[in-house]
Amino acid sequence: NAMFSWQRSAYHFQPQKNWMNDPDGPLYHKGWYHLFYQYNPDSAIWGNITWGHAVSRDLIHWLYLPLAMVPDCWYDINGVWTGSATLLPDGQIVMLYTGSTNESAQVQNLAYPANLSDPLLLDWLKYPGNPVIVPPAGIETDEFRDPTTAWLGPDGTWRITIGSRFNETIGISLVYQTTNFTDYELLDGVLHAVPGTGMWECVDFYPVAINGSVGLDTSAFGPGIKHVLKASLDDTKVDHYALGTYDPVTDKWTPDNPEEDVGIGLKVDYGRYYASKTFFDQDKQRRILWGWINETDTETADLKKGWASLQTIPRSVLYDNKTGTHLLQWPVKEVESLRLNSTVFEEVLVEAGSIVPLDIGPATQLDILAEFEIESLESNTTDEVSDCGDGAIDRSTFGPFGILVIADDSLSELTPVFFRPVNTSDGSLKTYFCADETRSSKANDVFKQVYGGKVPVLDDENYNMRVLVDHSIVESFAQGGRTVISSRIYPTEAIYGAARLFLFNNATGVNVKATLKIWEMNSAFIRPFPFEEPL
Ligand code: DQQ
Repeated sequence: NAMFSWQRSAYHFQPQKNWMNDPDGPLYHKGWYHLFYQYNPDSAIWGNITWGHAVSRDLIHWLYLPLAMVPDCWYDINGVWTGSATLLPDGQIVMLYTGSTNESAQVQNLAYPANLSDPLLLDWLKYPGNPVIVPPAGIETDEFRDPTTAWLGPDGTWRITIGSRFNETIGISLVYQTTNFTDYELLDGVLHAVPGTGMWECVDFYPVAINGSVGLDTSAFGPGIKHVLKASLDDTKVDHYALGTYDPVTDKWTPDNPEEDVGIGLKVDYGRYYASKTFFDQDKQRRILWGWINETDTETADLKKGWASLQTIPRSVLYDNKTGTHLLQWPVKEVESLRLNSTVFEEVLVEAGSIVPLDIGPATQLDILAEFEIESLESNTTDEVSDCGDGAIDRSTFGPFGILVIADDSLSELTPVFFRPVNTSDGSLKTYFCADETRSSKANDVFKQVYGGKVPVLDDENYNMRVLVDHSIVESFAQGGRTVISSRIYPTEAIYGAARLFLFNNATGVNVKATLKIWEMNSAFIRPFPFEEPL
């Protein structure tokens, strides 16, 4: 559909056509990364949910495979919903997923590959004894879904956790114990509960090393480890996480900071992002995070263009031991294989209230590293704009400053990605990292918002950002990935050769100096697997 072709991305995973939502059961097997995803094979809007399937050698170039699972049993006839993979020590692969039954109850089902020696894992068998878990007493039958990857407890039995809600508004995650993945016992109490957060979808639960640069297997525990608990809040469609401590004997998790608990504190991504899921890449010893970028145009527009949604570039996840309060998310290093020619700009002066074009030619596919230095931060005034405000036009003493991506020459369309350091009344400085979509498109039937959140900037650090630009997707990482924003934008003018890149500084009180390295990015191939014979 040429009419909307500029809205497709060049190196983000998206289906060839039709609707996609959550990433499901990511895993690495015999040289291939597998991504499954919620997929409607018939339409560009949600419904008739199956598991789409794609494989990659490097998490960047993808080959579409035939559907892995379709709704063909009473226990998943209303949808093969979200689930997770567990790799067992003997090489078996266990897939647990939610089925929406013929009565629209949510039950948990078991599936496994028909042939483990097939690197493509083309055929999936549903366990004949499904469902393996039905909603327990006291839980609404349609608020019980998305089983996690299992972890092995010190007692030698496996556990999984499943999100739900209690008394309408308390978000919870239940824990089940199993030895064989066919029989499960619900453990007393819950892994964790947070009042007021509503239904927890797509719970993710995993260990991170306090000191170390590698990811951990989901079953890792012991000293030097914290556990991340993530929930996707159905009420607000936001992915929230918190760092805390897991007690494998009582199966309870406690947040480090109750004021930043799951659902009321940190967001995985402050932009258009949902239903994320991690997996441990046993080949490269890293934990990789996937997330779904939803559309913000209308369903009518999606039907017209014939497809909807993308996945983020997979990100590696580590604990940030410099702050002790955040995770660090960073695009997997394989994305750097798409880097083509680069341009460096050193200490470009951007005066208060000015815009500086960066002469790099077409700017639709970029990987940008930018560092900003502020001239002086002394001021005894308290800033009136104390967060992302009304976006890049909202001026304050020290910000906003940053870059304008997917902008045309006349700046009729632009998406500012920026920092806003603010003086607070207690005399401390806080920094917000923001992406402003309000002028990203001349189209008026798309949802445009100012996104962002706080980002810790330590005393010995400059302000730094990495921004991946891909036509209609902008993924922005501040301070090494402490705060991340995914933007879904619909430019109409700033497309193909007309897209430009600028620096801007809309602070009233400071000049900034910017140093950048910018790569043009190649396209990735994302296409059907070249089977020799028709399947
Ligand atoms: N999407 C799936 C559910 C999950 C929701 C259905 C989250 O399993 O809770 O497509 O986006």
